[in-house]
Amino acid sequence: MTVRTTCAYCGVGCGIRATVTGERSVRIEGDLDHPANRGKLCSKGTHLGETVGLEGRLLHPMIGKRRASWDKALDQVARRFRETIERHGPGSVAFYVSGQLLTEDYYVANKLMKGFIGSAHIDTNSRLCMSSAVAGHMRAFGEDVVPASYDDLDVADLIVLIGSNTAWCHPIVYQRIRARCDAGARLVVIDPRRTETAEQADLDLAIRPGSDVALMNGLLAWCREAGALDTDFLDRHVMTPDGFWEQVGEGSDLWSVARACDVPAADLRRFYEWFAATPRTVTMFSQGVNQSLTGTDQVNAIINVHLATGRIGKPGAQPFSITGQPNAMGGREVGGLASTLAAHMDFAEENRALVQRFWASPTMATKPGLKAVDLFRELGHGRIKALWVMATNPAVSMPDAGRVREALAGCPFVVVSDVIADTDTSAFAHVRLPAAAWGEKDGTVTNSDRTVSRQRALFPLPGEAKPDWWIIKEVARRMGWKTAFAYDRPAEIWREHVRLSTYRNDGKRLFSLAGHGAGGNAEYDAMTPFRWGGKPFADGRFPTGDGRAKLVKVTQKAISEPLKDWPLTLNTGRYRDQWHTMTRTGLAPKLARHREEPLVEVHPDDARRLELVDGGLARLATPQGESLYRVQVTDSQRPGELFTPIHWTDRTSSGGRTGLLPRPLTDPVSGQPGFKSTPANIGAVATEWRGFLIVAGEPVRRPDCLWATRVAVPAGSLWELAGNGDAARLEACLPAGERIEAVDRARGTRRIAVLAEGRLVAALFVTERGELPSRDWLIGQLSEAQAAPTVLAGRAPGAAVDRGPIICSCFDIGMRTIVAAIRDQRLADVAAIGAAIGAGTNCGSCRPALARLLTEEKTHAA
Ligand SMILES: Nc1nc2c(c(=O)[nH]1)N[C@H]1C(S)=C(S)[C@@H](COP(=O)(O)OP(=O)(O)OC[C@H]3O[C@@H](n4cnc5c(=O)[nH]c(N)nc54)[C@H](O)[C@@H]3O)O[C@H]1N2
Ligand SMILES: Nc1nc2c(c(=O)[nH]1)N[C@H]1C(S)=C(S)[C@@H](COP(=O)(O)OP(=O)(O)OC[C@H]3O[C@@H](n4cnc5c(=O)[nH]c(N)nc54)[C@H](O)[C@@H]3O)O[C@H]1N2
Ligand code: SF4
Ligand SMILES: [Mo]
Repeated sequence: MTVRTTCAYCGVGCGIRATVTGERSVRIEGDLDHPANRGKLCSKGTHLGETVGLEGRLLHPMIGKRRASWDKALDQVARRFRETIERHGPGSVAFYVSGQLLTEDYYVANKLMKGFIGSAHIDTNSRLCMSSAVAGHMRAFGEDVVPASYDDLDVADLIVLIGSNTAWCHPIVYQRIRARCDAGARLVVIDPRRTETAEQADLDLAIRPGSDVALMNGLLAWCREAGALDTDFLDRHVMTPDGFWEQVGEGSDLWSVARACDVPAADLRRFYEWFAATPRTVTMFSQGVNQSLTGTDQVNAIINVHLATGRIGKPGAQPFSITGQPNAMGGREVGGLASTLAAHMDFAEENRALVQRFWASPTMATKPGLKAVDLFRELGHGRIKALWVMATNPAVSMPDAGRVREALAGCPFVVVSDVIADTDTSAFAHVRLPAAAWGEKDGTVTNSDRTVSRQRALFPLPGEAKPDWWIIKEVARRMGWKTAFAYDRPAEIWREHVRLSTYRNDGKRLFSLAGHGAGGNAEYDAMTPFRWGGKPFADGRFPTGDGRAKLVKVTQKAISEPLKDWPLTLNTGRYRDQWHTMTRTGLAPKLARHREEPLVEVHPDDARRLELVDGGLARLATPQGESLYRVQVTDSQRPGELFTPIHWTDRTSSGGRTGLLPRPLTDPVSGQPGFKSTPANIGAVATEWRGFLIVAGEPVRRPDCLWATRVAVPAGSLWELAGNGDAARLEACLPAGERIEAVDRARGTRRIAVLAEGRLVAALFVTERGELPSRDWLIGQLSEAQAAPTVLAGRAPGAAVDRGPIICSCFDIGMRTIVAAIRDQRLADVAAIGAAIGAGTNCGSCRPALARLLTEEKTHAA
């Protein structure tokens, strides 16, 4: 049976056709009829099937370390929350939720906290993600509305990506952009790093981090000079505050801006000329803009340009905030942020009255609640005494995560709802509740362009797992609110959500799901993707009191000089094939090979000066904490700047703990943390030996050494290792079995293989001065019934082929294979590589990397 559902991961919101092929197995294909992807899927979506097994799942409620019945666990959660509220008031409890909840889950959580507990201390990880975009939209439009849709990309003549590594983070949108570029549109990428997104751009501006306002104000001044403003639109539809143009003019000449942004004036001029001359321009932005201490101003600087040039609400002419999580937008629609109430309404008196009447609520929250960073600070101060975390891993993903851990440890009552048993956050839980995962849960999500799609269950609920909406309503009922939470299925919640969106909505709120909730359960089950809101702002009307959008005065804040002890700037973000804290993608061997370890990327000048070597280890420190990384020297970084990924956790690595490093400082308007720039320093770490461990399943004990990072491989796991002192203690990780061993004293090398009935079950290779073989062949041996006689050599009898790092994860093709094919078969473009060896022909996520290899080969040949 084939089920139409939506991808578990990013905000592109791709439609999937899933065919269940066994008890916990599924074939995944892109849904040709889904408007977001028209049949395409990226590497993460393509390999979803590898993540639906039950390894690591939380399958029963747990109180402490003991399994408990649902009744007992729910009673305990309800009782502890009720008692805390009775003793310390509604402001003493909080929920911390997530853009990975479905809209129905989110609606119930928000209703319980704001309408029944009567506090607004419910915030979401979306605070860390796009709250600056929300705040920017409210300031400019009066409501948090994203006017754009993906269709705009198909007709744009210029696409500007600012602070977005789209090729890795929104790959299917990126493919749509490439297709438009192939038809003649131009692409400009604005990012301090030269990402794979930037490599394929017509123009790439590697600006100084945090100089985005200067860049955009300069652009606005240029457009004005060039006569590119839409004065008619400005007169009729936009409110321009006093002194706005004087302020834009200040320091906005080309040379000053080029200096402020640290980019060549000629490049800047080219960008400005292209922009001024191209009415159909889409400016798409994400975390490089949002995750900044001036994020909201940066968002408004972008919107200002679009408003002033009249490039909004028109085909191919839009500012476009692209969202990260699968249901970031659904969360905004239900009002799941502490700063919003419900259904795109804020806490104004008339909204509170309206929502209270609708919910028949006994005690409404009267004012915004604590935003994520403040919430965890108050938790640390003991003012929040009971916390419920759902579908997010704040012990890893919050800034200054070390303090967040201390706060969690000190909280009298922590509840965690998750699909995974052991996460860095659930280690602090008093009660753990097993949630239904992707493939089991049922409900709706809204993607970046306002398209609402269904996620549908493929498998029965495993163990005692339950959907999040069910867990929340059961607690609500046990807290005493039986009728208000009498839901039996997501469809009932959806219909209530639809009714609230239309309740006394005379058109003042654009957010309305009118016409989408009239049917019964069968209609809900059969729902096909739809976009709410039509074409917002197409008529030049905005949801403000006077119907006009607002230009917002924003000025570039001084960018602080490097500090003496912290001379470098740390930027953080994502890898192509991993999702956040890896609880799901970490299960998929095919997704593990693109990047196997957490790297710190360093410019060659810095590496030379600081004596860091490519492939060596380094300790990265900030005033908040420190962590280890493998060094990658690359000129895609600007000098003085470092980049690390956010994905590794205590479960998967002894290093790469990026969450410990950023400051808990936030944008004053939105409360979003400035994750992209933290003062830091770095120093090389020497180790006496390095090695790796390959095991079937998991090691008997976790390797105990300075550097140990894990990835999933077919039939087992691979740990990269490095450390000091006697490496013999690593043998404690090995399973029982027949051991064969080789020692080379001169190189300080020891190789151990463990066999069980002739099959390889573990290999531990350690060396002080020697080489280590490529891991690929040994990993393959885990799946062979009989180990080859050459296992201790780490390669097949006869010639060994080292494929190099895996570039194409769909077909498992390594870098060396691709380079050899380019050379031997004289392949000239990405399509030719595909025709010759298949790489890049399925999901296409590796096409930017293939393009880079082609360029490198050309340079090499020349
Ligand atoms: N593979 C993968 N895809 C994902 C996710 C994932 O975990 N893995 N997560 C999803 C989520 S929740 C999100 S929010 C999105 C995030 O998607 P993106 O925002 O595209 O991803 P990031 O890597 O966080 O950051 C984007 C870029 O901002 C740049 N940047 C840093 N500072 C500045 C600056 O001052 N100015 C400018 N202009 N740029 C700057 C960084 O160098 C980085 O390349 O991805 C979604 N998609
Ligand atoms: N330094 C730095 N930090 C960052 C960022 C950055 O760029 N730099 N980016 C920030 C951003 S944009 C984001 S979005 C966050 C993401 O950070 P998190 O939200 O902490 O990351 P995830 O790993 O996605 O956590 C989701 C958790 O929910 C569980 N889960 C999955 N599905 C379900 C479900 O259906 N129900 C329940 N109850 N649980 C489920 C997963 O197992 C996992 O434990 O990180 C933020 N932190
Ligand atoms: S782009 Fe990839 S991760 Fe994002 S929704 Fe589509 S298939 Fe899923
Ligand atoms: Mo995000």
